[in-house]
Amino acid sequence: MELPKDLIQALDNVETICVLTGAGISAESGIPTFRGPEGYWAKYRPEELATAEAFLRDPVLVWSWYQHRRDALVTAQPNAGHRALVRIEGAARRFALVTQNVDGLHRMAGSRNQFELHGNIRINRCHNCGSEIDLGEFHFQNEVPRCSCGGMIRPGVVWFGEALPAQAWAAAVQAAESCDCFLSVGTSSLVYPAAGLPQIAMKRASLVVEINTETTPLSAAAAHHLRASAGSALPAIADVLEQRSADPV
Ligand code: BV8
Ligand code: ZN
Repeated sequence: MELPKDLIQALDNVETICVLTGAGISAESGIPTFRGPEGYWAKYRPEELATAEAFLRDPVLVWSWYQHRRDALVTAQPNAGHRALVRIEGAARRFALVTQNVDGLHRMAGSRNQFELHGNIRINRCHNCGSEIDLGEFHFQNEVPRCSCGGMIRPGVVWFGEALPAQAWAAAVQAAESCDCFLSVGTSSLVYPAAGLPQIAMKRASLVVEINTETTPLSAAAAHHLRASAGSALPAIADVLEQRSADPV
């Protein structure tokens, strides 16, 4: 993909990069997004499934949904967008990847400095005492697994109304407020507090670039809105940054 000339120019001076990703970057790995026409939420509303209330009301329904999503992950592989972010990490002086995704594909692609704001779907946690529980090759049938404390075990993700992991959130804010380039990739920019990170970056007049196949509430405020897929725009940005370090001025 051809990047706009003024963006190529602006990338020339970029040293520190913070990237926020959402479900859109995993769409090209065959994982449905949340709010697209075929998205997860199309069949349910978030409140029906991704909340502690929903889990306490109907733990079997919520577990069945997460098991269905885990099954979809078995064959999922990182795509060109994930791999380009690893190249961008190598070409930046300082880099932080903040993801809302729970699929673990960034780690699988080789991203190093990354923070999972909404947890990880492969982790199991006790809803009562909070401890992480290794369930081995657990596959949910209809029996809600129990912790030794008696509490119900749930997927280790952050539900609506739950606080984000403090350390990951603090690292995300620190990266957003200290970067000179913020890339928002494949997110509808609707879920907070993650959706507030670009605004934090803008306070420092950093270059905010949005990569999304649609427009979002961020599009008008971003310095550049690349209406493109993550799999085509991110390799183009990686090429520019690697070219730059290949022939430094
Ligand atoms: C909290 C669970 C407080 C895991 C998820 C203001 C401040 C703070 C909170 C709030 C606030 N206003 C409202 C709230 C409450 C709420 C919220 O934001 N509600 C929204 C709906 C208004 N926030 C919370 O509850 C958060 N908690 O703030 O707690 C607190 C503090 C202290 C103590 C106690 C409590 C928790 C938020 C996390 C919720 N959990 N998921 C799971 O099941 O996965 S959120 C869910 O949405 C997913 O995690 C997902 O990551 C996230 C965001 O969705 P996206 O990733 O953006 O995906 P989406 O489908 O929406 O968009 C995809 C985009 O990609 C689209 O734009 C599409 O065009 C684009 N695309 C598609 N294909 C491609 C592409 N782009 C590029 N290339 C492609 N190929
Ligand atoms: Zn417990």
